[in-house]
Amino acid sequence: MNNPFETITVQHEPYVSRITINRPEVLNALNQQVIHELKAAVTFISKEQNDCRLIILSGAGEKAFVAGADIKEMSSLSPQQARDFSRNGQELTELLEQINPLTLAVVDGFALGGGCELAMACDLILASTKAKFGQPEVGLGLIPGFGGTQRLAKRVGLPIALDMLCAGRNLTGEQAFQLGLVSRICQPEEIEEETNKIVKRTLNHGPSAIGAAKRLCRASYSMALPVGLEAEADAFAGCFSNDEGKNGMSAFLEKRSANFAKKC
Ligand code: CO8
Repeated sequence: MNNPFETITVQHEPYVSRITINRPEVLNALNQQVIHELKAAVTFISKEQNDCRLIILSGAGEKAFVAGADIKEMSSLSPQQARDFSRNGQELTELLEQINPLTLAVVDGFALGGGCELAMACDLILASTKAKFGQPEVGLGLIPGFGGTQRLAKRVGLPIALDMLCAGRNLTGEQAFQLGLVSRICQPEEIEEETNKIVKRTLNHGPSAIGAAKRLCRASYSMALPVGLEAEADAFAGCFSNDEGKNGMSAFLEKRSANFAKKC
């Protein structure tokens, strides 16, 4: 697929798709077009790019992953349009959570408002020490509309979440790592190398297994334990009915690499 988008850049490599939000002049602020294009790109990858194992999401320029929703565009929305914007953004976050490929947000600058929410919808967040996370919406007389009121407390606990959501507390990359908001932390100059390590590891793992594991783990937030355990047992059984599980276990027993990456 050539890049058919205006606000994002999509590059497909074998097994990996890289999506860059490309509005550096406004610190990659999310307007309706960005959300629409992100949804289209992620849908395309999950349905058509069957070999994709990892989607890497980042922001263009030196300063920001995403500095939030586009305040200029938002300022003229009607209540109904605001609701639609919120629902569209939420659909994107749910899509990112449900698709098989692992999703990685690479945050090397501001991840504020909708940017923090978008990163939280990804399975992994790799942040540099230059990153800054926050939910500053109340300063605009707004609240998060992209899942922040629902996901943040589950990650960092109620006291820190309320501090961020209601009292404007920002977190450095290091603090975000200590508090469990992000998965990995590195120096800015190491971010490419760290990203490549995640790519390499992901390609050594069973893609269907990754998809099932991420969905079940996320579903644990909303399922009662007995229901979740039942779903886990079903999915575990499913691993024994596909080639992936057989390939992985045989490879271990035969002391060779399972080579999941070549098995598309
Ligand atoms: N929207 C629109 N434009 C922005 C945004 C934004 N969120 N953030 C930055 N910009 C623009 C600035 O206006 C500026 O443009 P110009 O050069 O034309 O003046 C340019 O980007 C560079 O920004 P600054 O000059 O302000 O850069 P600084 O380094 O001085 O400051 C900050 C960086 C601290 C990040 C600052 O730009 C800032 O505070 N930005 C706004 C952060 C914010 O409040 N974000 C939350 C927005 S609300 C939100 O996200 C709600 C989400 C819920 C709905 C989502 C549904 C999908």
